[in-house]
Amino acid sequence: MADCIFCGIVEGSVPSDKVYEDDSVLAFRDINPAAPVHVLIIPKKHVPSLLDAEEEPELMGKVIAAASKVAKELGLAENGFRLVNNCGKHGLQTVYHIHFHLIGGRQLSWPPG
Ligand code: D5M
Repeated sequence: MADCIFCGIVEGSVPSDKVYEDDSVLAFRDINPAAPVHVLIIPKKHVPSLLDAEEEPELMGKVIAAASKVAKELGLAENGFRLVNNCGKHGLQTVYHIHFHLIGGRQLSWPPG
């Protein structure tokens, strides 16, 4: 099994509730949902955090494009949603395989804590 839990999901050794997949990107439901829709969108390639995204502009474009597609497919286009990346200690990143939280299906508040 991979050291990285999200690499394990990509490989299939860790179960997940997938909502979207293509050659480069995977999206699956967060195990601890913060809203009626809470999906994590990741590149299949192990990129640790947003600090490493500068090296992967094409791949990151595919991740954001997938987020747009999944948001529409899951019915979030009409009322809106949030796409969040937590980076590093102050950002409360817990899994060091870059991921974007697609959160919606209820009224969200701002600012975050
Ligand atoms: O958020 C990491 C997120 O990853 C957090 O919301 C829980 C989620 N998570 C962790 N393990 C799993 C599995 N196995 N399936 C689905 N979701 C998972 P962060 O932005 O790093 O704080």
